[in-house]
Amino acid sequence: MSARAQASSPKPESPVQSGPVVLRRALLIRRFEELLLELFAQGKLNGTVHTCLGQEWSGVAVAQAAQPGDTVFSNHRGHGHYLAFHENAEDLLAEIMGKSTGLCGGFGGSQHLCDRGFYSNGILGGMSPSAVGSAWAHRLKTDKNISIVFHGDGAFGEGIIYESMNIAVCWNLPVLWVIERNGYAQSTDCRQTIAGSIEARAMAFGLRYFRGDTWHHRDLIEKAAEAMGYVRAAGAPAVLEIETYRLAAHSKGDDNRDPREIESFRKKDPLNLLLEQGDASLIRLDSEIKQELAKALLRCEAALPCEFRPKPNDAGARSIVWTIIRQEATTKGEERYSALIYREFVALFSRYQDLVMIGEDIEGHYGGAFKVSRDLSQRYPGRVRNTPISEAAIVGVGTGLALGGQRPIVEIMFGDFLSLAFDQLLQHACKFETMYGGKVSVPLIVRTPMGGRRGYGPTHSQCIESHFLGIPGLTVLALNVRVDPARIYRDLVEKIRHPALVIENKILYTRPLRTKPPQGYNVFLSGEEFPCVRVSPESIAPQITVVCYGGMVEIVEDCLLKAFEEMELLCELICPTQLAPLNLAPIAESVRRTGKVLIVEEGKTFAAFGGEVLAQLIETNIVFKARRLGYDHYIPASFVLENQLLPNEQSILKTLRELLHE
Ligand SMILES: Cc1ncc(C[n+]2csc(CCOP(=O)(O)OP(=O)(O)O)c2C)c(N)n1
Repeated sequence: MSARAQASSPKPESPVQSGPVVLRRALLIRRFEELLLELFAQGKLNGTVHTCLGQEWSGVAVAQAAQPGDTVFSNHRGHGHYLAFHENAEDLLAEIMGKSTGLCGGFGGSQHLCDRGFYSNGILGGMSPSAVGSAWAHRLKTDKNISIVFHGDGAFGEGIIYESMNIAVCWNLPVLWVIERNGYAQSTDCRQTIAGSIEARAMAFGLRYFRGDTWHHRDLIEKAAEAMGYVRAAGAPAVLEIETYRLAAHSKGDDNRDPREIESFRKKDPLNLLLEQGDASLIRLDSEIKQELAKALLRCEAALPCEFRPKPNDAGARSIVWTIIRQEATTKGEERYSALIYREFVALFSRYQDLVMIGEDIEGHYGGAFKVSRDLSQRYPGRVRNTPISEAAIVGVGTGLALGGQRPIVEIMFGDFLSLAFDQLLQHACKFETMYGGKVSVPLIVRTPMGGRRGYGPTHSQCIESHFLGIPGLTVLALNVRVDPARIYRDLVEKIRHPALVIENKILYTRPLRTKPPQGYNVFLSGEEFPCVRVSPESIAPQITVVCYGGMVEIVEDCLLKAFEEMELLCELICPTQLAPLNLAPIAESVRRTGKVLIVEEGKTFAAFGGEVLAQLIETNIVFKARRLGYDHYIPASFVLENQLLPNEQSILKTLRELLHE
């Protein structure tokens, strides 16, 4: 038997001392989760469920000191937290049963709950930065509310928690980390996985530290109130570590712990001890709860199953009507692209008080690695902030800000580093709206420079957008030299509902916006929100469609005149700004006329944008010949090699010649 089991049994506190509200909540959680296990045994539930039997008092104690408006972020073992805060057992049960009446319409299920400022997710550690962002949103709104985030001790192997704690302390934000230390992570004893202690880790960040346990629940309630009181009054983060024990298996039946150890904790469990005392009022309360749950179950069984609701920005749901307009002359003159972005940010920051920007080195005169944010931090104090070097947390904090009602723009210094934030995009920002049954939206703008031709080498030059295309719920935009970035950012800030990734190719920053058409060509912009560019020969029908985007637009456009000079070849250029969800219509319309298409990408060709376009074209009834240009390699630092590797004038013209003669 492990040393954990040898702790002496505490004396049970009487039901009266425990207080009717907290006792009701603890007992509700106990009976609710026992019911879940019964339903599983009867084959009435699918998937899995992580019960918190034995740990009920931690959620109850924290909820007791919460105030309306506090935001709660929970984890895979979150039923108890939810019931402690909201007591809505029927809608929770319906959610776990996959019913349309569930908290999230039955889409999220047991681990993915959302209701009145309560959010849970099954990705361990992943909610920490959202809690930090939400705490900053509370601070910005001056509402005196705080954010609370629950993690198990096993989650303390996840780096995102430390990135988040660091930011919370540096920015002095009201976040309470509640760590339920039950000693196990699934089947693993946490003594195997946690070096040092949680307390020492909290201390290392300068976090205030509080401790309690679920066997002395009255003390725990006081300790939780003290911790929450501190976070609220000081407006500063803290950790509350709660020692506890999970009485049931990790999920339904997977328990490898010593049965004698479990039994010893069962015997000292406060709810078991109280029930054993046989107090009449407690027995009555217990039977009331059981009856409530039985009635709720009947209603849940009768409810309709979850209906899948397509996301509003699914590609299939978008209109494919394409209104072509002649590009208007602008007054932007020779101003650099980076200045155009900056000027629009000034306008937007002045107009929208809830607009905030975070990123690495974006403050002051430094103003970001590519100087886009310039003096914004001086102009709008407190709303433009340098972050630690923590890409995952930067995106996660942005997500929390968006949930908290702000309009966040986050900058990732080089697009290459976005891989570090992949989880925060895929499993959090982009998933929340759907998995929470449409209850929330995450209007988060992630900006990042990508691309080569600057000699920055293998980790600062890539175009890695293909890894992000196709994330449901993520709009991916690639700015280009023909589209004014001001209109893109204005539309995003004013209308965005879903996370958007905006790729700013590095070579763009130094260029002016192109407003004059190439000789013999017309330039059109589609009527879409994020317009597609079309460059068409003035009078003669084009022979080949060339599709490209982002930094390739300028290079490919310059090839049009050369192609005519060298081969008397006329091409039509189609350059989408919105890569995902993709509107195929402008491309399909052109390929239908030319029957030939070349797709040029400054990125990999395998499983990428070009391959997707071709797959979608094949699914139409258009007959065509096709080629792709890109590179399936890492980018060398050598300038000469880099230029050979990336699609260039030579390789574009060569491929066009081959396609022309096919
Ligand atoms: C990022 C991530 N890795 C792994 C898992 C699988 N998993 C779910 S729960 C769990 C153990 C979690 O232990 P702990 O954080 O201590 O919480 P407890 O289950 O003890 O409440 C694991 C490994 C996951 N859900 N998310």
